[in-house]
Amino acid sequence: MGVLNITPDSFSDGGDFFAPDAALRRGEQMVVEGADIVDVGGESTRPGSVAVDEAHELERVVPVIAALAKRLPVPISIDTSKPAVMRAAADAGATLINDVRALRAPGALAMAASLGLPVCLMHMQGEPRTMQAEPAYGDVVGEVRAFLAERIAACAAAGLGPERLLIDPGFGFGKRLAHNLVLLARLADLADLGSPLLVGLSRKSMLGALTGRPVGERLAAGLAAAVIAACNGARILRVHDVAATVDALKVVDAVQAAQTGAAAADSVA
Ligand code: 7PM
Repeated sequence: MGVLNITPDSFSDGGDFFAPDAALRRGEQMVVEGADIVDVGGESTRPGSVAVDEAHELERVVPVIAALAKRLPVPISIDTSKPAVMRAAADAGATLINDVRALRAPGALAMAASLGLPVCLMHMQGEPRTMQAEPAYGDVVGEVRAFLAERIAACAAAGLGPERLLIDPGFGFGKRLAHNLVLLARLADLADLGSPLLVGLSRKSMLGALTGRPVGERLAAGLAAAVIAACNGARILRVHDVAATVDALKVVDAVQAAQTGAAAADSVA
């Protein structure tokens, strides 16, 4: 899943893709590089960021989604928590909802269920503006798992079954470095909730904390994190650097195939 931020304050692209044609070119490039999904977002959820109002979010994302949906051969996802943005994005051609608030905003669950689109449910402790102030957990993996299980159940009750869901532990969203590391190390503990795992680690501050590098220099660290996530059960990786990640995942896939193949060969022998 390639990230296409359409926000003037996007930390990782400096707002370069605010104009629809620049966004369209970037989306096309990510598909050429091997992206299977393009995730379009108009609300910055960076720690400390202020909420964007609905009119601005609609104005940013709808023209871009309409242009991308006509031109790209892959699904377009809309990164939003707002029911009105979900509907407008779906009308414009988006076919996946990526919600960092896991459909907890008023009306979001009913809207997603009525649109009939698949949804990524992400864990976040607190709200973007304040979530990094003092994140606290007793058992981070247990609490993230319980939250996702509760949201999966709430979706099921609204008619949105687990086959239409993706789940995401929300790296960097109300988590300290140690929390993020435990979640990555124990990602496999979330793999049996009944829906595929999506993770976003690309360029995040945990990689900066580990390497001392600024956001533009975290590719190697991000690839290491992506490979670990894939080995621990992640099925979809949300990334900025698509070409490099696709190469890294080719290695993971080949080794995973050899593991399965080797097991099969062993059992025959
Ligand atoms: C700090 C934290 C800066 C997060 C920027 C971000 C995710 C997402 C984002 C994720 C899903 C970014 C983000 N991160 N959606 N949206 N999972 N599902 O890196 O980890 O663009 S925003």
